[in-house]
Amino acid sequence: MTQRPTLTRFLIEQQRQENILPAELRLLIETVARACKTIGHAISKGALGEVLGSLGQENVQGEVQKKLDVIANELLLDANEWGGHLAAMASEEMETIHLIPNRYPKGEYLLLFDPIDGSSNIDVGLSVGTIFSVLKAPPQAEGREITEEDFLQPGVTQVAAGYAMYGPQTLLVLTLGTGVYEFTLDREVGAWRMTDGPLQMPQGNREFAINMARRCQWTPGIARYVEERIAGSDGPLGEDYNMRWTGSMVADVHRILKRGGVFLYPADARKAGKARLRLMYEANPMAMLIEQAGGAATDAQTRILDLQPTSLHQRVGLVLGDRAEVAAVAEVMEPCA
Ligand code: P6P
Repeated sequence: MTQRPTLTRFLIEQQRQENILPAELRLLIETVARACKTIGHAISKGALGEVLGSLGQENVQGEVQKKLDVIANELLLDANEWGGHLAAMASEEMETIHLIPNRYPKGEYLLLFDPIDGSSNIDVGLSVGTIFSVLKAPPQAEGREITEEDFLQPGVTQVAAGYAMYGPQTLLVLTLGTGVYEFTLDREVGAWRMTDGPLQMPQGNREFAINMARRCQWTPGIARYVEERIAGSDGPLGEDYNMRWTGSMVADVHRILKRGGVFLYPADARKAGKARLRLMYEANPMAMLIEQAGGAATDAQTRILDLQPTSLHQRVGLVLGDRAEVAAVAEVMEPCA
């Protein structure tokens, strides 16, 4: 039986066939994938590995830091610092960007990541993930130190995006701009083996994901969108819907990539600029993956990948998945004529 291709073989063939994959970018993806294996191993130990629980301190987001948030962040920094493929890194867990130490060569890529997304689920044994986004350092950065402004590029400029999901299987889902591919960690040999792809997310699945406890934050339009779906076949849509909410965007997005549906985390309508999810290392990479798989991603009205970032940790509303459902949200957001 022919072996499923490994991540390394896939990347080498992408480099050869698509000529889209410079050696440095291939090295970057393989380095991140290797770090995710180590993160997944730490998570799988759970209480046995003394890695659960909180550190009794908050991160730059004002969220309580879990031990694994810091462990995963350090693993990604240590794995990527010395390879010579990066100009700098940025993380949900670090207030400022992380420059490559002068003792190491520098490359042309910028790596952004949320080391553990959904970390509130870690201590209760639910799926969590690592989300990453790759940009190129802008030409004007040549010969000078990278600044935060160099990271503030619209999501459409990403050269790669992906996530690892630490759940029943350890998965890596990746796009280089030529389709979405899923790899499953073969623990017997420690290799990432391709298990799906190029992925096209099913359209028309009537399943929505939203945190209903945030009802007070919704615009009347969003409230109507959700209520029409809860009304089901007796309501104006005449169709029954299902609902899922995992509290871990990686798990929700993976379900949507595999079986369709829509995910909503709208901005808080009560206060301009107040939202839950981060643009640079959550919404942008997930939007690239979803669009590459045939879906859509907006802030409820505007395409996520077209948004011009204004700060590294800025937050944004997010609606992604089924094209018709994302369009329906944009319609209810239209100001009343
Ligand atoms: P809530 C996890 O903290 C996260 O950033 C996403 O992974 C997830 O979709 C969302 O927040 C959950 O937010 O308000 O439901 O806890």
